[in-house]
Amino acid sequence: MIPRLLPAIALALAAPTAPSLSAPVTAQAAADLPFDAYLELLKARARAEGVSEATIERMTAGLTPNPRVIALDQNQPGSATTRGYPPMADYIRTHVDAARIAGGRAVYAQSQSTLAAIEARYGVPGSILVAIFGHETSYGRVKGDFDLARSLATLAWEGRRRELFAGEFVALMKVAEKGYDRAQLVGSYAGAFGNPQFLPSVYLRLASDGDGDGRADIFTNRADTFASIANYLRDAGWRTGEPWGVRARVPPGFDLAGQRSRLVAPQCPRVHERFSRWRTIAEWRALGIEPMAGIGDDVMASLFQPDGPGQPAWLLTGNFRAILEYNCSSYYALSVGLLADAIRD
Ligand SMILES: [Ca+2]
Repeated sequence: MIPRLLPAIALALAAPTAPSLSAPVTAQAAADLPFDAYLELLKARARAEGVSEATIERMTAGLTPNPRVIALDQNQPGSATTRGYPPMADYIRTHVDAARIAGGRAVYAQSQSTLAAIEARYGVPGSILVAIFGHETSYGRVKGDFDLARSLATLAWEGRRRELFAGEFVALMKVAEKGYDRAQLVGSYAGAFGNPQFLPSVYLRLASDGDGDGRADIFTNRADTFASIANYLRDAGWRTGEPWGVRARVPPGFDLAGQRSRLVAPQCPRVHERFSRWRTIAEWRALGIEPMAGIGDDVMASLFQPDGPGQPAWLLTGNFRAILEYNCSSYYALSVGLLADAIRD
């Protein structure tokens, strides 16, 4: 997988899951069960939510816990206790490099008509879709080969985030019910799969058919991949015609700390606390902040100067927040935006 600062779990946290029809597998009840016994609880829950016995059997035959998945899960950075942030410039240099830009331009050129049709339907620029495709899986080259049923059952059984992964396990059974083989249902150790690295619940909610054959094949089909990413971003509130953000000139001595937001974000607050309060572009101009590309005066934006005074700054719109819903990391979202600009220009 592509190294990232935050786990793909942000997706699941952003996506409400359907309420369970069966009695919830509580942490207490499942805490000390052997894997096989716990798996029976998961299977019962899938059954209660309407998954067929045939699907449950073919997806769980011979299933054992995966120690590598547990090791990877326990190595997640989690919530850091330090207040420091790694430099943005280093991240941009390694994630928006010449090879990734060239790869993105090639995909963009190959898929021009498909991307234009999807942009017309969903209102999200093709360059943004290609940039996310590039960040998630290096344009489809690195999708992960963990057996998803094994990974999700292991993570639910391990219990650190039991309810999340038990729900994703049942969602995976529902994806399989649509006719996907277990051998095809492989992905990251944490359960994300396909070109856009969707979790099963996200697939069920937002995967889209881009080429009109009736299936949302995010494994190999590019039109379906782009339509699914576009649908995700539209659902996250993408506004057609607005940029994700623009570079901004900040006058020397500007009191950025004085523009701090007093709101605490309900999700990933440590990411959001780095952005200023919202103002219109006209208000920012009045404070001496100069956008370095075209953007409407009435667009709302927050100011972000990740590496401090004298370093690059950006005015970020609500569309940047939509990218953050895909993966709540300012490093990820900024490099997606910059890669999209480099692909398009
Ligand atoms: Ca399709």
